Amino acid sequence: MKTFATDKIRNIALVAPHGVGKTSLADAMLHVTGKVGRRGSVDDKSSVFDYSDEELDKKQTMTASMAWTEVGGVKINIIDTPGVADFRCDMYGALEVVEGVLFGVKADGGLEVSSDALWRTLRQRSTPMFLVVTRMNKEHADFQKAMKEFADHLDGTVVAAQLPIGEGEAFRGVVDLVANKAYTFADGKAQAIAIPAELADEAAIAREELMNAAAETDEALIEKFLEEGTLSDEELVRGLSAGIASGQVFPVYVTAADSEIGVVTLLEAVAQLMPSPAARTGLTGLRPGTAEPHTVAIGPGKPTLVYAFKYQREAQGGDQTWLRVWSGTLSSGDNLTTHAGDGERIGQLSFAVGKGREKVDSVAAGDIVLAAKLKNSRIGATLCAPGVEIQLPAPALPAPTSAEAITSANAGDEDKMGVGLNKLMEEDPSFQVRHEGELSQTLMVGQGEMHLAVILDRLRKQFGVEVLRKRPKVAFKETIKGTVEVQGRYKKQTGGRGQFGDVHLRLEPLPRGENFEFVDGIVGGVVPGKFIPAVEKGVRETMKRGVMAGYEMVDMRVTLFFGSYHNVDSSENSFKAAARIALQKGVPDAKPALLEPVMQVTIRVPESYLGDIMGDISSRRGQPQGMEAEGPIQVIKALVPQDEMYQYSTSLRAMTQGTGEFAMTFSHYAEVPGDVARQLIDAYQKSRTEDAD
Ligand SMILES: Nc1nc2c(ncn2[C@@H]2O[C@H](COP(=O)(O)OP(=O)(O)OP(=O)(O)O)[C@@H](O)[C@H]2O)c(=O)[nH]1
Ligand SMILES: [Mg+2]
Repeated sequence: MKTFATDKIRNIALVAPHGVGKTSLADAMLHVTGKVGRRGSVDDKSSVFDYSDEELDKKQTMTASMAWTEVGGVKINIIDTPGVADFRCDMYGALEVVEGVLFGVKADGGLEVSSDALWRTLRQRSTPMFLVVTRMNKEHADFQKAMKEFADHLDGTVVAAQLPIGEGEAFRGVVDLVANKAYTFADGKAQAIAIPAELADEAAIAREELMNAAAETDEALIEKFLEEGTLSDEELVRGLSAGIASGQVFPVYVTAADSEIGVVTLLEAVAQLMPSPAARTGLTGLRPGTAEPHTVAIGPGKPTLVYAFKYQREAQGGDQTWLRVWSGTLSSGDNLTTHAGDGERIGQLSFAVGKGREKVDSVAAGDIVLAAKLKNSRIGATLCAPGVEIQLPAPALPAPTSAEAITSANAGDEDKMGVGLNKLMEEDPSFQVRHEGELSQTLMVGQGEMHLAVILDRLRKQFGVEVLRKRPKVAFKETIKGTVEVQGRYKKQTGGRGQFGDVHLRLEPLPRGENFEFVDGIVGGVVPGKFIPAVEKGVRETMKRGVMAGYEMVDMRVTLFFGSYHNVDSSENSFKAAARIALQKGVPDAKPALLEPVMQVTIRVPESYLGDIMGDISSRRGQPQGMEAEGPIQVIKALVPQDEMYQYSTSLRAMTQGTGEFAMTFSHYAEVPGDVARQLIDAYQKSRTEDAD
């Protein structure tokens, strides 16, 4: 297999909301460059990139897939990423390893709520990006409208690098403003034509804007542009490349994937203007096993350094770890060390073309390659030749938005369920499973209900484990709002030695978040010092178990201010028991209350759904904190009890026809309203009497 030098490689990821046409564009890229003989299509299930049963079934990309092609001697590695928010895990992995992103926006729809969220994510990372206006041949395609939206709503210098010739059905070519040439396309190949007369003025103005954006990257270029009103072709390319590389200038391209218009010219622009891996000279991570930041120089001449950004279990050919080579060369048979100190022998390397594998022996820095059967390298692993000591950060994944309590449908399958979920987690770390002993439930959290459902479907198909889902129990807490003084007396006389402990406790509320304080207020040794830790222990244990509703008690000060003991019968255990009795007697009289976790929720929806969303928030006992318009999108912030956020992603999708997005993080504990608290307490007390029966 032919290999490419570092400066002859470009790594790009296609990023956009669902249905913008990323996969279709990627398929067209392979066909117009002759990598495949027939253009794959998502619609007739022949796509090179979407090939798994679940993707074909749902008509959406669910895991990243990759292929490469060649344009003018440059190898372009294309990573197609999922657009549906539930499945974006692989997008975050891809962003760690590419030099550039093609950011898709539909010509027939413009910016969407998730475009906005994605744009923000990418801007924070300063990722170089092209904006690609897709589906230019669709009815209602409107390039100028899209450009206006970009100008109004996207930060950064967004500037046309191409203009469409015709729109909708009439879309037939592009004017390339960098080359100052026009092209039509036959069989995907570009054919130069004269710039159509009706576009000449528009093209001249747009080219000047492009020059202006290019000039702004460099003092000398600005001066020249201001003085002479123009730049040479070489200066335009140099300035534009610099603006793109610094993540400040975003050129706009137009395409139609199915009619293969603008596709090859887009790839040529990638080869010409996107930064090459050779531009990367350093990487920052941590010294392995420490929190100490550490930077290393990277490049083709340095010792081998590679990073794992995706892991895929595969029936044929063994599991594949997707590796980005940052330094040196990587060859099959190399012996490297992971950041965790494990040895790793590099198995068979191959380039991916969708599910196809092209074996390769060795690749240069800058390339992306699949390695078979790595034992210790999962997503986020850094692998080095001896002497390099760095751990690169794992892909930054968003906080989970959905949770379900899970149990295996067949008793006895618990172990199989755990093993299967762990294996699936290696491929998709954007979901997690944890056992919550306190609430006796196994909780599965992820990026939406659809995400969790797909994981459980994989578990069933790949591991034969059937799982039941339930509404998760929320970690309520108990507390008190009033102060009481109470006596707890424990006395038992059973045959020989008895048990005796007697404590007087003052229970007082503490401010939220202060948890627990124990005060020893004993004077004159009425409770001997050696028993006092036992009293505190008894209090702590009882608080842990809860008194009113079976949830942990918090935010209470307990003062031991009086008591008595017996020379023979008193023991640590009897004082522990006395403390428990005191709490059980005292708490019900101390204005007990329940606390619940409250989430800070941020919801983004098109303006027209605002009313519905606000109504729904209040029906979930939520408190709106504010609203802000970001162009046509409303950003709503609210505090909502965690218990009320169950399956919110499904509700939001239904309320907004799939256009809304939300994120949430834990905010604080707040008091549960009386009626809700009453129900929880009654249910607990009832279950206790039933248990006692
Ligand atoms: N007419 C026309 N249709 C297109 C074009 N690009 C994509 N489509 C259609 O749009 C639909 C979605 O295309 P995909 O390529 O699957 O979109 P995607 O961005 O990969 O979607 P996700 O993977 O779910 O994020 C398909 O029915 C495509 O045929 C285009 O340029 N022209
Ligand atoms: Mg897709």
